[in-house]
Amino acid sequence: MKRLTKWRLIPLLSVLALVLSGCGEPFISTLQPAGEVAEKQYNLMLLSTAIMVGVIVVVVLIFLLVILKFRRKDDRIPKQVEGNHKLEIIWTTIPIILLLILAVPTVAATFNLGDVDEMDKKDSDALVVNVRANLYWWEFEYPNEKIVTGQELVVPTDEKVYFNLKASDVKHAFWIPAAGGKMDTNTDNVNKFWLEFDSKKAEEAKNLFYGKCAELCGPSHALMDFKVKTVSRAEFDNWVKDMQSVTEPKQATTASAQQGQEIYNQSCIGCHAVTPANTTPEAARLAPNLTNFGDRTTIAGILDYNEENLKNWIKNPESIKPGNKMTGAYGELTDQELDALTEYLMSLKIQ
Ligand code: HEC
Ligand SMILES: [Cu+2]
Repeated sequence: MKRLTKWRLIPLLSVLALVLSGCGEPFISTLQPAGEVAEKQYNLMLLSTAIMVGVIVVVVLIFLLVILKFRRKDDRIPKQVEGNHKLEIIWTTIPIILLLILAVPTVAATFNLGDVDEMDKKDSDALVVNVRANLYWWEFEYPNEKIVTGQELVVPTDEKVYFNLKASDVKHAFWIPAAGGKMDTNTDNVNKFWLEFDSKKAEEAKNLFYGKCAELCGPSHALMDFKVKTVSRAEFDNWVKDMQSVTEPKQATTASAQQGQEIYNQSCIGCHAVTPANTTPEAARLAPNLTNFGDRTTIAGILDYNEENLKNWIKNPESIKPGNKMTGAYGELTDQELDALTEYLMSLKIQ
């Protein structure tokens, strides 16, 4: 029976190996750092792993040496030794040295990665993004550019992007695994950090990184994903200009989309906005901003972007993200109304 229990570990380990084999994608892997922050953290991981493996190897070697060489061979009692100054000094200093090797770069990196002085300077031209986490969606506000977007963060490559992180309801955590470690978003304080996206690495990831909520927040926590679109500085400036130019809701051009817009104005406008102004108070921003919904790569952060998924989402958001805050907000819509809404929403492009 005992032997059987031992063998049971093998399928478990192979499943684990299978799961881990999914960790190698450049758009989500911590092990394929995509920028300065991730790189530094990755190097610290390598350093500490190397030290730990080194310690294990040395200890195992000494252990083997001892049990082989000093095995009891007869009944004689070996020479009794009590204390050895030299040995004691050696095994005290080595760990101290190892800890120092670990501590110096770690503390240096901690201060460097937490250095957000630049964003608080007056007249600084650093790019700042205010991230607001909500059950189960993300809002990204660019305070200096005076625009707001939802679910998809757009950032320029090869420069520091500074983040102010907070939550509107419960604790969440903001995590772009390929770009750096996670940080909590809280309701009662603002956490700050910066990330950088390397243009070459971004290209390998097809300029689309995956982001996640990394703090258990409710039944749809695992579905609280977002995407990060990386673009060059020039493209970013264009994107900002295009967003800023939408000061009035975009008018539908076809009859069907017009009907969709009317339904939108009746049933959806209470929560969703189609202009990106950050002048609306936060408390009134109850749902993802849809100004550039037509440019999204996903619907609600998790579904592939297509008409069918969009209709399914509007028809029954609860079946897709249990406990989300759109459920039950309006009555049932006919298929024809859904067609019209879908056409209207998908026409909301800025590029
Ligand atoms: C009570 C507020 C509320 C109302 C009213 C509402 N929604 Fe939503 N909507 C939300 C919230 C909250 C989310 C984010 C859900 C999530 O991802 O957890 C959302 C998400 C969405 C999304 C996905 C957005 C994205 O960026 O991927 C679409 C599309 C959408 N709603 C369309 C509609 C339409 C169409 C209507 C009107 C028929 C509507 N909503 C009415 C609150 C609302
Ligand atoms: Cu969460």
